[in-house]
Amino acid sequence: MRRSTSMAQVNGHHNGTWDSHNKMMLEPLSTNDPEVFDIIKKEKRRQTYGLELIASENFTSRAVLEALGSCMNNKYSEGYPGQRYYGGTEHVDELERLCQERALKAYGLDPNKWGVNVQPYSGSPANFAVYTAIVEPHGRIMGLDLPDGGHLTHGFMTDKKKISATSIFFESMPYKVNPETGYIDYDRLEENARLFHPRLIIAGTSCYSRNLDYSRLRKISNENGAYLLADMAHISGLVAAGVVPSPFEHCDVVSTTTHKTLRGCRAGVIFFRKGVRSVDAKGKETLYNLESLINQAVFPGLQGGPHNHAIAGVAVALKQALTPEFKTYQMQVLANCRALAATLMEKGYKVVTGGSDNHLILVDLRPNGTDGGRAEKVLEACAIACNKNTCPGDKSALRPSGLRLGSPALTSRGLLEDDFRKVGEFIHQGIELTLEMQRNMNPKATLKEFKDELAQNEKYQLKTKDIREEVEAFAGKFPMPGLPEL
Ligand code: DSN
Repeated sequence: MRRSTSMAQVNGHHNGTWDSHNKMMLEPLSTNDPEVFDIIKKEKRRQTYGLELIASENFTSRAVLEALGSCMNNKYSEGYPGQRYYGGTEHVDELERLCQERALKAYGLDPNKWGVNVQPYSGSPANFAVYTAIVEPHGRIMGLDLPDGGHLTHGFMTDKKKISATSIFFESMPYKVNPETGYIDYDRLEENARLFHPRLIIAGTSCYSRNLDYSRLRKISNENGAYLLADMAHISGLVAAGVVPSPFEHCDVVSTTTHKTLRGCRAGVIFFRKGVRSVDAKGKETLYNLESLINQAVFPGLQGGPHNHAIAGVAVALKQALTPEFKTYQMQVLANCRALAATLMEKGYKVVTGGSDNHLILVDLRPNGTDGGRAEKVLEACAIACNKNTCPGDKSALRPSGLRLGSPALTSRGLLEDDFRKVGEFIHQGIELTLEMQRNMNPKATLKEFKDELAQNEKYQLKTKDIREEVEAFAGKFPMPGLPEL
């Protein structure tokens, strides 16, 4: 049989490594890189035997992960379908068009009135692209403040420092929730918008358990000639299923990540309006010009080649989002979240706003005499993953008072309301242990001292071990979506 001869062989430089190179390229991960394989296996075990309550996380399906791990990863394709800077793009063109079609269909959008860009790498670059597309440098934006449940990319800054690039390159004035009720203070937003004259108002949250009043936000935007952007990242699966109000009716632009309630792989999407923006008193129409602005802002403005493997995963997730099973899932996400809220409230916990319209709750631990940081650490030791979060009225973001708990991930594993009541019991046990530790420690102990005590005190080690074993036995009964091994 004829063997090809490489330059390396001709020159005698390969020292026998060419054959092993070729072998390496075909080896499975388990033998090719046992170190990384083992880390992934440990993470798989953590996900399988733990209770995942981080509100922004989910367990995506096997089909999505297969698309994500496919040869689409290998292809460069700067540009848009039909207009690329590279050859060999016929299949990525087909894929991107399919993903666009499915994205519009998933939200019931008319392609004559809405367009979509599926290339953003994730939610943060998607938002930044929207700002650079429609707000001039140092133009004004208003988003919900991060400590009140907004997102970093909605203009976050502190008294001392501009934290997010959004607040460095644009002028940001946040709006807030009412510290007593936990609900967004739309009246104050309206008043401040009249003074600030924003170019863009952002309707989006990362820790807010209530539906947004999009029509009120539209009215405030109109009054100021501002664009209205909905960042629906947290709720995009709920919106696709039609179980929470849709932002599309009222907004000019809608951005989202694709891996939270939508349950795809990690990526971002931007929807933008097309056609008539407004009609003046004389009947003169002004048209939207968002399509070219947003497409150019994503590429070449901010990004290079699209992640075609991610676009493949998103396309698969969007197909799933169009099924009746997905709607059932999202209804269960809501029901499970309500069951968790009710269980914790029955035990006397303060749930901000007194409940939830969506997939998450925020538990205010101030009345219990502890805070989110301490409770999060004890729960983590008990194999329960959630995150500390500021509560309305918190004076410092450095000691957040609350715990954010979400139902999407565990619902993907098939848990129902009774299971979530059990999850509520486990959380209660963890918080009780947090309080016991605090009672036995100096009341002024720092979080670091608290964590050291948790890690070193044998009594607490034993107590967390008991809870963790119960949690693992419970969680391990539920199937884990995704690839069988990894
Ligand atoms: N990091 C996400 C969250 O946890 O809400 C938002 O991007």
